[in-house]
Amino acid sequence: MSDAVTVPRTRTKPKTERPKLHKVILVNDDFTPREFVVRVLEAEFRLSEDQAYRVMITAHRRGVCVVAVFTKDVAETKATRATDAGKRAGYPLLFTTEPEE
Ligand code: TYC
Repeated sequence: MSDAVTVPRTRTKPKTERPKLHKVILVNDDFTPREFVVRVLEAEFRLSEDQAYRVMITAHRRGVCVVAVFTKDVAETKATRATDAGKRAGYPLLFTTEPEE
């Protein structure tokens, strides 16, 4: 009997799929004050005042703006917290999420 050891000639590398990232989207409305939107973006998404202003003004002009991308859980939690901050102040401010392609 042969002592030959069979060495596999191809390696099967276990593939770990990266979790799909989800966008948090700021939606424009006619009632929430610009300054309030900027403050929420700074507080919840850690944007600088400059970044927050740009995101706010883009949503104001175009209707929506992507704030940032996160894993699904983090995106949903942040969108909910930011929307709730508006609600508590009596504004219809809305953040939604959607998966990245
Ligand atoms: N459009 C609002 C205003 O003129 C400001 C605003 C900007 C509100 C972006 C929501 O996502 C928003 N006061």
